[in-house]
Amino acid sequence: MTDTLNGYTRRWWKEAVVYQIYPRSFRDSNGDGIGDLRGILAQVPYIKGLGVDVVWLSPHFDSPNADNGYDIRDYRKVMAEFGTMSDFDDLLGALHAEGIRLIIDLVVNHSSDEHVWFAESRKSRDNPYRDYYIWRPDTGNGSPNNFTSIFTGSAWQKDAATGDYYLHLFAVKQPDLNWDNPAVRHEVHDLMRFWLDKGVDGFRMDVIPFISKRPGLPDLTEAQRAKPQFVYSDGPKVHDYLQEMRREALKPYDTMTVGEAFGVTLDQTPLFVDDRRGELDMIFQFDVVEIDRDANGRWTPWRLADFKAIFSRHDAALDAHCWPTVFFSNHDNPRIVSRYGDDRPQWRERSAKLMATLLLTLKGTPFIYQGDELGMTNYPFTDIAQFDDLWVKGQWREQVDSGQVSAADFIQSQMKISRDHARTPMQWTAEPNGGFTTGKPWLMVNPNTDEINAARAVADPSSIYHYYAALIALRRKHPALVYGSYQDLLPDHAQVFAYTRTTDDETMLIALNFSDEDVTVDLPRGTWITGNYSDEVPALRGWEARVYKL
Ligand code: TEU
Ligand code: CA
Repeated sequence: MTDTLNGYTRRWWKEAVVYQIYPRSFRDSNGDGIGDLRGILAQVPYIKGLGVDVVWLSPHFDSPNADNGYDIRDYRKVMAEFGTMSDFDDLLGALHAEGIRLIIDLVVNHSSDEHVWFAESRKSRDNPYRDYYIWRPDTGNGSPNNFTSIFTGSAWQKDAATGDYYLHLFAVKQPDLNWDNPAVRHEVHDLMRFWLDKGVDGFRMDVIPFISKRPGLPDLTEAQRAKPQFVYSDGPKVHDYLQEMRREALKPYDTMTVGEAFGVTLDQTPLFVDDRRGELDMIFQFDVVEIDRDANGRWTPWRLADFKAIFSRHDAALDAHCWPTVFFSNHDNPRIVSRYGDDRPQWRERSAKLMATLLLTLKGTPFIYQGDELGMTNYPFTDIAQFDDLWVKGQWREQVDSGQVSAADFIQSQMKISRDHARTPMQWTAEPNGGFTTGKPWLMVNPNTDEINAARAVADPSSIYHYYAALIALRRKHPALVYGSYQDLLPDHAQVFAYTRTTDDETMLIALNFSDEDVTVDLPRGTWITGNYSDEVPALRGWEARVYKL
């Protein structure tokens, strides 16, 4: 094994495929309707069968669940509904025994308002924990500035005990921690070491660029108000704090880190991930998942040429010191097949396999979100009462209760964008509740579980699940699919995405038809390696994906 390949330093996390688990919705082991750690433990063989190298576990910490665990009450305790610390240790052990690494979610831009730090902080202005959070006095003019919460409304909440306001860039129950206070940073380094000493292999870091606030908290301009994340992510100390975190907490361990870089532009990306800077290994960039959003965050149709341009643009902006991620979904996004593919019965399977081909052959570490390997689809929501997400509820109050948007238009828009599509329970079997629970599931199971479920997929060698497994194995066999240079061969084509991945030793060509029609394109062919049709004809058929070795 050489140290470098095609100019890149080889690292395990560049060669890895990651599988994200949202524990609440993965598998319930005790019939309370909520997924849990023992449920995951029982499915380690399923995860292993896919061939992934790393599991990313969404928050498993003690939390009152205002935002399903992204509001942490105790960073050293396991959420009671999910199990105990000994269940966690068992899961970590079982994954490691299979050669699968585990990364956990570090949610430290904010804590829960029920965290003991905040319980203390809010008590009085001279409490020792006061400066763990961001407080401003009430000057009689309302909120201290015009910051808006990402989840709608003001980012300030007046607190009864002292009459001061605290900052919350997300929900009221998610007060922002004050990273300018060195004591807060030490607490975070400490809790990171706590989990690293247990043996976890790294962290996905929630909205990590938001940790440094602009001095004096100046108002947002009118233009900034539409997308405040670009201001919130651009504080002056973020890079100092990440470098300090690397030195103080991560350095002695062999970890992988991936920051959720909401609001980070492509120009700023190298500042977070250039391997000479000692900050993060990778970030999640939001360009792809914002392809179907307009300036106000509402759904809008997307064009393949714009989608493809993102990957060329990123490739040009990131040199060999930077390493990208590839993801098309997660717990905050709709389902891959409904969003980028075609979830009608005749195309669902083909287009899900096409998206798998793309995910696993682009440059960057791929992240698979639970259920996408089954081709799970968006949920057919019809009523506001069916949603769980606090963000949907906030938007409803802001848009529908105020009379700006009709209920029907609101539901139609959420059908495209709601985060709850990703959060409906995993579909394990055709049994009631998809075999997710023997009780009442915390969120409804998609009625298509009769057809789309893991039992069926595992038993069928031609399933989407086995296609993912085959592509993961292929990626392992062909280093060009990991480290190879990227070139888009048909940047302007409206239906076909075709690109090569090239090292000194090999060139792989990937051709994907993003339409339900036959399309003929002029491409070099070479040896057919795999695809989502079993034979080869001259035209690319509807949603056909092919991989060639040239
Ligand atoms: O998400 C950050 C975040 O801002 C997203 O909700 C984003 O607005 C959305 O993906 C845009 O498409 C992280 C977590 O992933 C999310 O689940 C949490 O709710 C949020 O932080 C607060 O912790
Ligand atoms: Ca349970």
